[in-house]
Amino acid sequence: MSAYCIWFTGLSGAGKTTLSRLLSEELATRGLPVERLDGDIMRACLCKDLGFSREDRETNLRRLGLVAHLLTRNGVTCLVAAISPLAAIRELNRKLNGKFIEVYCNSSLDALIKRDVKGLYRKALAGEIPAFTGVSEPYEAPATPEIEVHTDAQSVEQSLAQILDYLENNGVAPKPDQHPRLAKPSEEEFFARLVELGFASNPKR
Ligand code: ADX
Repeated sequence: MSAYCIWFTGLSGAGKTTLSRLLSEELATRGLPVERLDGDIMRACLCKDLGFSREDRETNLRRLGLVAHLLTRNGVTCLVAAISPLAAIRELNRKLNGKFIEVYCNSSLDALIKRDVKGLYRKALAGEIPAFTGVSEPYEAPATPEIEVHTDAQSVEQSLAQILDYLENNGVAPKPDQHPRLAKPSEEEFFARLVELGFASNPKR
């Protein structure tokens, strides 16, 4: 089974982290070597030096795309969860990775503002966060993503099932009964060790 880069894109709060985490856990228990690169977490270590200018976002996404490729070419499925607002940079990462699946976490801005899990939309609308995607910076929605989940209408379970269905039907993920279920060490423990050794600061979530 060849390794894909599975790239979650969508506005802040649209479910990229939640879905990629659950998917990663599920794929790992099915015996697939899998790693997850999350925008919030990578911005606390590998991309600590970057902000949210157009140039910095491009650098951020190029780094994630490159690391993803280093993993996938060695047989590790890589899930990237980052807003990735620019279609051209997503396409560049598609080109680099070759085996690439774009998962568009589509939620209306209204629903995100209502939910506002991190309280960032309130601040952005009050002008306290400059260049906030969807509020004061553009988000270029994918025209033809391999998978589009409507996270403002579906439950997390429904979205996850839709993604797994696509991956199983396209030879990206084994069906659950094809492999004994395995346990994976916790991401939290791994990240805590990075913080302890000074490789990362605690991510802003
Ligand atoms: S990306 O644009 O470069 O792909 P990325 O996914 O790494 O963004 O980081 C987005 C996260 O950073 C958001 O979920 C939010 O927590 C935080 N954030 C802080 N400032 C901004 C901003 N101006 N626009 C979007 N997200 C921001």
